[in-house]
Amino acid sequence: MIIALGFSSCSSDDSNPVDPTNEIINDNNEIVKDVDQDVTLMAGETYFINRGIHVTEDASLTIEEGVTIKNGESSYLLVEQGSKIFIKGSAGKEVVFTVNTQEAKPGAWGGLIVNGQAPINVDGGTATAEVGDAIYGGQINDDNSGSIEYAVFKYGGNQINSEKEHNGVTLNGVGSGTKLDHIAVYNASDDAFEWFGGTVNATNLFAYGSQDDIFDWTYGWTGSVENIYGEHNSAINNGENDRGIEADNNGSNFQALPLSKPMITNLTLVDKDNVGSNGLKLRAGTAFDLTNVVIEGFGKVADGAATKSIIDVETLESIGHIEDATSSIEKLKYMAANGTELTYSVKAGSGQEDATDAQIEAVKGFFGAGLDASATGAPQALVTWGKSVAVGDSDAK
Ligand SMILES: [Ca+2]
Ligand SMILES: [Ca+2]
Ligand SMILES: [Ca+2]
Ligand SMILES: [Ca+2]
Repeated sequence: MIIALGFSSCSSDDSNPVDPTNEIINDNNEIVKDVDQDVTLMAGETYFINRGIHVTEDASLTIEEGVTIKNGESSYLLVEQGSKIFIKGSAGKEVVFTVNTQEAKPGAWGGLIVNGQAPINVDGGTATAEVGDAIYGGQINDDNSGSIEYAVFKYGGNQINSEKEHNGVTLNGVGSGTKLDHIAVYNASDDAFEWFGGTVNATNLFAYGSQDDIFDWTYGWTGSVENIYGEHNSAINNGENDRGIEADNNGSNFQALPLSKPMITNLTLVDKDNVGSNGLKLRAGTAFDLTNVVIEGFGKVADGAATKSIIDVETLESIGHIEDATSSIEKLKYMAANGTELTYSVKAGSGQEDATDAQIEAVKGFFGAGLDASATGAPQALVTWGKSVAVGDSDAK
């Protein structure tokens, strides 16, 4: 009898490893309400989310290595301003977010959204997230939303309505005090990674399969990323695979400050089957510093000819940042898929004057001068890691 009681107590602890006084995680390891006090998900366990969960009230959600989180159709995880997430995966013991019982396909659940207090360039300095009606943006450059290390996000990015869509990972005004390293996104609907302003830096980002853009930024993102690899997956092509990078400063104010100007080093963008449109779409006033870039494919090839430009610069402001050397590119290599050749287009946006011949020549000359056959792009170690944790996964569920 005493032994039986001992077992009972132990097994109860195992199935509900958080403080039994809080009601955030039920006995089935389902997170059933917002995380409004510090919670830890225990190493190696599987948890479930079936609704939108916010980390709120300045609480922290810590996820230990080897945790799997299975997400129902209505599920997403949003870290509000002032709260923190600590994803503590490690090599071989990644933290994996995937679907629960529904079909494993792009957009089968929401995604991760982090809302920080770093600057964004919209009027008033704050905005409301597309998802969850939570505010982001502020004046804290080194704002700290926690750390995300060795995390994998599969099948996220569902569409909420015609205007609102999740991405695999959405970084809203996230500050430079936040650490991002070894994050993989697999078969997301919409974008794999999207930055809405902020100052956050990252290392080792991997994306495979996204139905819109692979990487997307707007609203004045100024962080740096070292080692970044993205590949379109034609197996999920819905005819809408878009850009390798789609970069804006601000779509309704091309001159807004702070200026979108991320520094990206060791970048590879791959589109082996030419299902994507532009490799680089640089528009709405964005600036950029790109170093060691390899672009393979893109251009939506039809009948052997590219119907889209591999590099497309739009708006007089984005062209101007190239002309006055606010933007830079070093070591760019283009590898044609299906016999296409590197093509550029330069144009002004809606309502603007046409780019002049001199501007067109300046932009072509800028990228031409950056061409360097010794470019290597993302390191092989990142590609190997990403493909091992996030591609060809027989264990999708
Ligand atoms: Ca998006
Ligand atoms: Ca996009
Ligand atoms: Ca797009
Ligand atoms: Ca965009």
